[in-house]
Amino acid sequence: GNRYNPHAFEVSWQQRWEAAGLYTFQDDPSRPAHYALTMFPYPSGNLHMGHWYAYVAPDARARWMRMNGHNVLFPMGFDAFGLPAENAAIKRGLDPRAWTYQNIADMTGQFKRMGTMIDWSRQFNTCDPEYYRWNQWFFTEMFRRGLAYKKGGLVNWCPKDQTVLANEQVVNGHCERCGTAVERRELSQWYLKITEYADELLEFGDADLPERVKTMQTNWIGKSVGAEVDFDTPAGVETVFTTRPDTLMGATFLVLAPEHRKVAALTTPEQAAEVQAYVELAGGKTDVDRQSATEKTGVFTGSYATHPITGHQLPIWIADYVLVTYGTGSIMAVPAHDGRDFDFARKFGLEVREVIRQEGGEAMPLDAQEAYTGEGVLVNSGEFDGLPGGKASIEAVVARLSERGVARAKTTYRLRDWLVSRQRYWGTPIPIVYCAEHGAQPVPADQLPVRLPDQATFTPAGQSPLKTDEVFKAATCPVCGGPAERDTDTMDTFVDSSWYMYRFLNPHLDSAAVDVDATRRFMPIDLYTGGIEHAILHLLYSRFWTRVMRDLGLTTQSEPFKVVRNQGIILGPDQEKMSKSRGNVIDPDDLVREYGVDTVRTYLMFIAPWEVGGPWDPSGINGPAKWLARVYTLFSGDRAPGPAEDMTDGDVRYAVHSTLAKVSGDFERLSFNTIVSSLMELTNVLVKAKRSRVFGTPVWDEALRLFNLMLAPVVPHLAEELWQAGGERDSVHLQAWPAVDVQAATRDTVTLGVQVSGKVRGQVSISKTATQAEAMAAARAEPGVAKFLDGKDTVKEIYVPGKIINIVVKG
Ligand code: ANZ
Repeated sequence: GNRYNPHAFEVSWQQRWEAAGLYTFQDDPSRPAHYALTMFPYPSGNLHMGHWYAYVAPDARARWMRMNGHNVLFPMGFDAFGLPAENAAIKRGLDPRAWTYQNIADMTGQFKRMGTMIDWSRQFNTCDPEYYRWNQWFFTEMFRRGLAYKKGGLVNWCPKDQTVLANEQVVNGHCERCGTAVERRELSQWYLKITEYADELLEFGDADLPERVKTMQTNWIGKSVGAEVDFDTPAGVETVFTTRPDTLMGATFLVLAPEHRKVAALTTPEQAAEVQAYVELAGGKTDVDRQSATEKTGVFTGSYATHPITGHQLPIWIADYVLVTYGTGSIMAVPAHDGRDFDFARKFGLEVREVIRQEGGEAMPLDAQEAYTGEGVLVNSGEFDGLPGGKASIEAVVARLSERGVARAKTTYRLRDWLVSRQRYWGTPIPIVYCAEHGAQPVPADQLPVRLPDQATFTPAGQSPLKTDEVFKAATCPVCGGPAERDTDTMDTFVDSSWYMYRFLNPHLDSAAVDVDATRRFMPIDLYTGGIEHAILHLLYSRFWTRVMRDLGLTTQSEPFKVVRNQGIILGPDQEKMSKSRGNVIDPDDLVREYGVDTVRTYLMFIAPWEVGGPWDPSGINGPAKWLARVYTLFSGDRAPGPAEDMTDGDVRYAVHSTLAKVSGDFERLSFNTIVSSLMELTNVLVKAKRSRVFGTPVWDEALRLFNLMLAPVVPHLAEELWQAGGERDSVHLQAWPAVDVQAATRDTVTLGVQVSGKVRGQVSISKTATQAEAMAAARAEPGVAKFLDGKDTVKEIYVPGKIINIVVKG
């Protein structure tokens, strides 16, 4: 028939492409390598609108790069370990493995209907033993280098998920996954030493990451340069961390975090009851609550510390605005120059002592209302008086204090080592065995993978299900061959996604984690796309992992990504996040059934600037649907009916080539919505041209051919259908992206404003190369302009080609 019916050809093209291996990556080192990757999904069971939005546009971009002659690798897999599989096992008695692989099969099917150029022969799942084997190998290599270590200490514990969490997985005091308030527990756990790379991770080099991602990572790492200062206390020396050692002479009291180890030892019997009550109260609050509380709370311990310079006795307090996890968990309070300390001092009547004063300024009044945090010179500071305060004098002060042995320069980081142990089943077993004689030993590489047993007993009792598996636990010590016991925890699933991008380069390699040669050619990833929610966790861990790989000799790069871009979010029609509970979910499969894949693809590119996103407009999809129907008709049949249009070859070639230039630029900068709108505009021009004498000429043929090629990345099925219906035998997707005819793409006329004595009075359309005389003649002939020239003497004629015409008259 002559009507657009995508259902008649979309699936059959997908089948023919697959049979022909059209998208199987054909490595061709003679072409420039291009690695495009979109963050792989978790196999939750269903590809939703967010997935489609995330994958469709990057697919169009990858297709465009391929047509531009690049050696494009565009793979996909599944981030398949994690809690939901295990929770399905606990709740519904399903086998986590079967549940996961079934979801992967279903979602792969949905993925294939999207019509992407993903090379499915490279697919792997992180729960495949062939993959997690290498997680284990990396872990043992890190262990040997001291980058993986076990340590006891306070950890974040999610009481609902019954497992520990990394700091990065605690958002505003709550479990990142389930939203439950996180508790603290004392446990011995495995850590990866990301702090070793803290300084390096602050350097992004040439990596083009969105500014906000860089800022979030920088803040997360939280580097602070300062000093440690020692104070004598009845419970021994207490060291505080300060970024302002220059204000030491203004320290009037010390504050310890409620969880600080010395609290008990410093509390006097008179204060014991009050201190204990306060510590209990603080324990129930999150760090965020504690730090954002407007009203400062605290209690005096009853003890005093000795100021290292003046020997003054400073009261020691406990307050929850001091965090146990940062610095040393205690501070010297300088109320005159720190806002938090000031509020605290005012509330509890503690001394405020000014030590920084604006040059030539007045002394701080006794009833000052706030701390002075500006610049100035040191006052009331004895031997340091007159030194410029702030950063400038820090070194001088620290140098003098270190001579006396009471301070040292010190840099701290907010970043903590990455806690990777999880007390869960569905993850990579930690490849460590414990021998009574030789302690913790890494499992030798030739014994990897340590396989996750098929069966497990799920009792979410806060310990790994593997703990009850005696067969799994039994091991031998690689040193003495004696009996040993396996670690029963599994790794945080963020380990899996930290290096999966390397595995795609040679996914079935059996002899090594990664193919070093392919890594050299394809990494860093040219364009990595995904959600902003991964700004810290996943991207930071990947940047860390790449540096570890570099130090293991697997790559020479330090950064895994050349360019990272985040797509926006498609909201429900009600502007709320799409979710089952809100009942505002739009199912892409339903849309595909109704409109076909190409229409859905087009609409998802057209709906909003891709990096911004926006609400789903239920009627909006009709626009793309009608457009594609028009495109289909445009390519078929005879000259269009209706009155003849007056169009020249130049008009048509201008429309086609200027659109080509625009679309190319838009692909380059990921402006997908304007690509679609440009193609829609071009359709309007060509519909007109079909009624003009250009129809049927070589110019018409060229126009359709180029338009067809431009459609290929956006609507791959329709483009292929039109292409082959036009008699072509090779796939449209094997064609080169056409070159712009620059001459044709530039109009030779230009519209200029005409001013009379500096005021715009009209417009003229003249040739870009018009002479002064031609320009003036055209301008004077313009009726709106002529009116203002009438009877007046010309003083001056100004013509700036391409910009302006100005006729200056007298009177
Ligand atoms: C004295 C001082 C005087 C400070 C002054 C600041 C201004 P950043 O920049 O975030 O690293 N501090 C140290 N450890 C803390 C903890 N565990 N909990 C809460 N606050 C803590 O902040 C470093 C500053 O925060 C340190 O410098 C310390 O206060 C406080 F005019 O020491 B300062």
